[in-house]
Amino acid sequence: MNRIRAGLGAAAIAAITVLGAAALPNGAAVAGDTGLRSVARPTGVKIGTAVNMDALAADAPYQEAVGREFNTVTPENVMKWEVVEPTQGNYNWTQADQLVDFARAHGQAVRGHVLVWHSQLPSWINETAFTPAQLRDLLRQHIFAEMGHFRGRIWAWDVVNEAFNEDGTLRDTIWLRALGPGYIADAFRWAHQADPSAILFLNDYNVEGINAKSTAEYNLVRDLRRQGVPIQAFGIQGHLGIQYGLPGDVLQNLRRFDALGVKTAFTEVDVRMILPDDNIKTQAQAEGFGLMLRACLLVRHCISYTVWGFTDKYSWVPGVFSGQGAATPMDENLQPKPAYETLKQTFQLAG
Ligand code: 9MR
Repeated sequence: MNRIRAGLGAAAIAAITVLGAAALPNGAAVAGDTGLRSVARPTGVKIGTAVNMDALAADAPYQEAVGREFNTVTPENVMKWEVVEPTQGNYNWTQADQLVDFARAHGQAVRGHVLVWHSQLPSWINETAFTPAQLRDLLRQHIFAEMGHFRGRIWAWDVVNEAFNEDGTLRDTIWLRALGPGYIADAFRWAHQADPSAILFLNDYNVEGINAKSTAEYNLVRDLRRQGVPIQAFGIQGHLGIQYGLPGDVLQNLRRFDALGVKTAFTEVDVRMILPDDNIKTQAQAEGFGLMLRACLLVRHCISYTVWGFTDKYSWVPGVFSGQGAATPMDENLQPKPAYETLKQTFQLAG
């Protein structure tokens, strides 16, 4: 069944219009679409990947696969504050601009990542150099500078990332300490002013199923929207590990956001395992990828599904979780694994 989705922002429709008949916003299959993007198109759910810009520049098969398989891209690192403003007032948009240009050339929407986070901050942002009032000003300026630079060219932004602890309390970060809990609402208000056409996300990990953290975020999104704060979407990162089992209530979790009229997306999906891999682990992994995509396709307002890298060649997992890896849908030689086939078949069933 073809479903027209409510998820297209004005910027996306404008971008599609620029591309003309090659990419109709009505969910029709498009000549020239290939790989996962061709099976995703009729469902209205975009398929995306995080992009490693060093690999995109140096690795031709990687670059070819990014263009062939995906219709949305997320910069894995190059829109983070430490990259775009390494010293105060000196901006470096080089690699981020390269990704935005690549996306435009390949008919892809860009998910901007990330504006407000406690991690990957430049070292000049700290609580000894600035007062709380100054930090508030700097955060506001950062949002306006970055969103302003890309205004109209970013489909969706991760505005606030990883703001909660596992128990549902707010994470103790430089932003909470300096600005108080209202920093989240402020960030969304500033972001909406800076680029009114972007879909604005609250984004987090360990919120796939229903738990204290996802419930706290659900409550916050609901309350902010009641107060008129411009927050349109909730991003579920989707970093799973098969050794923990797969969450059984992903669909129920998505449904409660859907019932609020809030858009959702899977924003950083990977499913890691304790190495070495084998057939049964690889099968469990495929189920993990599939269950999140299926849940996305079963609700009305889930707008995209992004993997956090599509090949094990560049995945962040082994560097952070010692002894774990093989977390993406393609191996180190960019050969598809069962997870890739599951994604393809799941889109085909829904399309
Ligand atoms: O994949 C990213 C890796 O290259 C960086 O070293 C790391 C630094 O924190 O960030 C990784 O991406 C993270 C993302 O920005 C936010 N959610 C968790 C991701 C994996 O750590």
